[in-house]
Amino acid sequence: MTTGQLVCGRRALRFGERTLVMGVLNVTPDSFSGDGLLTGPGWLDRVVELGRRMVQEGADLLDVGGESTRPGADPVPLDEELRRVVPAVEALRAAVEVPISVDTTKAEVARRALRAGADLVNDISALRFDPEMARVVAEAGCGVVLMHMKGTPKDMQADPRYEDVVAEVREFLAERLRWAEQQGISRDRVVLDPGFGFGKRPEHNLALVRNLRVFRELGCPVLLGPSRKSTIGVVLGGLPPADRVEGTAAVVALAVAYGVDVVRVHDVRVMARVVRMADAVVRGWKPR
Ligand code: HH2
Repeated sequence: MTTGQLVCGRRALRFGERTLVMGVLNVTPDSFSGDGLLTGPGWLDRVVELGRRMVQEGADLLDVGGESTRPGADPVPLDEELRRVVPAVEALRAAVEVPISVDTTKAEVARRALRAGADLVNDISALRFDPEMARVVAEAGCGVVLMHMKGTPKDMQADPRYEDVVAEVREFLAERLRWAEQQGISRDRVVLDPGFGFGKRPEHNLALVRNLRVFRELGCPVLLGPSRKSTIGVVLGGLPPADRVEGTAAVVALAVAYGVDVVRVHDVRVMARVVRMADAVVRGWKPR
């Protein structure tokens, strides 16, 4: 893929001209990064305020999630996830123009979020956890992110092993893409994600970043979500999530060099600058 458009409902995202920034809005009380917004009265106002700020700071799309997927996390019941996600999407839709994605593995959450104004479904299970999900995505005409994960968030970090992590993740994504097409989801609606931090050791995650071009060969835009993740803490000698901004910036800049199309980040102001600078080096730059 060189340049092209991702079709997502009534909106479209242009790929291949520059790297896009996806801002993370976690409507949760327990996200690993400490950015969860569900922390008491006024949470909806905080979601909207942060979403607006992210767009001003350079977010090209926003990702709204109501269930933490940190290693060992328990699933959130459907009613609770709906209570978090649907009002957040509705309020953001009224506040910003950029595409909104909903980070969920539940078809009912996706369906209601799409009705409330979301444009993409970001499914970390790549349409595997809920048998209804593919139909919801196919019928809505929305965009979809298909991500690689070994196991489930509950058990994914229990001794993950690969013979060849890059080849295995590529094969998984190729199979999910074929399957999605068979379900009526055209490939111009699909984004692929090797799943940084999902059932992988640090050396696996680093190899995936180094080999992002392999995933681009599948013909869809590629997304990477390294933001504040534990691999960065481990490499830098045990830093907590709040101190992983520079490490995230390094991974983001290199992901741009290795051909990523979208980076999913918490620190939009900083990472949008990193992306713009890295894009200028990699893709070229002209004075205005
Ligand atoms: N990472 C997280 C959640 N969703 N989706 C995609 N496509 N790719 C990712 O790498 C990814 C994702 C985990 O990060 P975060 O949302 O900040 O944490 P938590 O799940 O604890 O809320």
